[in-house]
Amino acid sequence: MRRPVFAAFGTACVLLLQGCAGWQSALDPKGPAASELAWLIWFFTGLCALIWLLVMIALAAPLAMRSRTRSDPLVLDPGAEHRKARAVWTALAATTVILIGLTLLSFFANRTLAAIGSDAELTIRVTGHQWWWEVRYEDAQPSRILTTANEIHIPSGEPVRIIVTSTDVIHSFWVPSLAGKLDLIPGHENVLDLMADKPGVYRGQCAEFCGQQHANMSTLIIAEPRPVFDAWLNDQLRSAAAPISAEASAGAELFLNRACVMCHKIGGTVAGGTVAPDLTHIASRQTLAAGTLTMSRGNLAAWIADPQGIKPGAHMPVVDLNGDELNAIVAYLEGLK
Ligand code: HEC
Ligand SMILES: [Cu+2]
Repeated sequence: MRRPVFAAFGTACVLLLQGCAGWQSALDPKGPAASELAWLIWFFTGLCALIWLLVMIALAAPLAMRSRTRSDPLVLDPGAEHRKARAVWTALAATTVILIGLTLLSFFANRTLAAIGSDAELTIRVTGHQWWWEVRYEDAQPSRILTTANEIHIPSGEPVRIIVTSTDVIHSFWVPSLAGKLDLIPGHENVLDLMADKPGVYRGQCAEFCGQQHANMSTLIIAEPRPVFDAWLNDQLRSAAAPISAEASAGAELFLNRACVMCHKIGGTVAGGTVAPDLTHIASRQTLAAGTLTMSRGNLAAWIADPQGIKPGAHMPVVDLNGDELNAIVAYLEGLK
């Protein structure tokens, strides 16, 4: 009778814990900052569960042990009173010690987190916009400063310093597998240090409600070995690829003569807008519109044809284009690897 119940409970637990693994989980850490936090989470949870259990036992025990043949309740037993007082003081002392202990643990964990990026070679500036991420790779040489969007490549096994801010409302940058969350505040800079132990793709999500499309404001952190990262960075620093077909050339022409040019930048062309994602290498990204769609020709066309249908409220208007014009623009953007 009991067995199936236990089996079902066990299966449910395993399935639930399975949900804790993956590319976006604070309980499946993939870097030192996240590991430090995961350790804290488990320690706090374990200790608090233990205390809860002890309290429950302390509550249940007197009920189970109460004597049924009580004599006069008004007569005090000094020995018993003394034992009770001692129990209360012990509990009080234990509470104080545990609270101070947990406070110290959090304090030292914070120090560890702060030290991760102190010798970081790479500084990335992440600026929140409703509802996408502007990503800028800093460099002492101005020609090597790279601006891109929504997808953040980092070298694995190296600390990276991320400076976050916002241009509109408060957002929060959270890549649970790599680090804790940090707010992006307009007019203020916060610093988050992180490191990915191994190459991999980790998903991040805005963690502070920032308006209608808050849920569609995600990012991918792509950690790759240093040589691969360097090659990526050098590729991204190049101007946009020239169109290779007549259709793509027509698309480039259209892009530069329509509203697109007001908002978007395409390096090496006159399109220099800065209020929307940089499209110089748009086709090299895995997703569109901050993780709303996967990158493909069809999705590019769908997005440009009807951004408001796909991400209602997004700050990209529907630009009036006929079918041929849409195809041409997509052919052009598709070549921007
Ligand atoms: C008024 C400014 C504006 C205009 C005009 C505009 N866009 Fe956008 N576009 C945006 C914004 C803002 C986003 C980001 C939307 C989001 O993810 O919430 C965006 C996103 C995109 C993306 C996805 C970028 C990425 O990193 O995933 C593409 C592709 C794009 N626009 C193409 C175009 C094309 C092509 C045109 C012209 C037909 C155009 N846009 C016109 C503001 C604009
Ligand atoms: Cu948000």
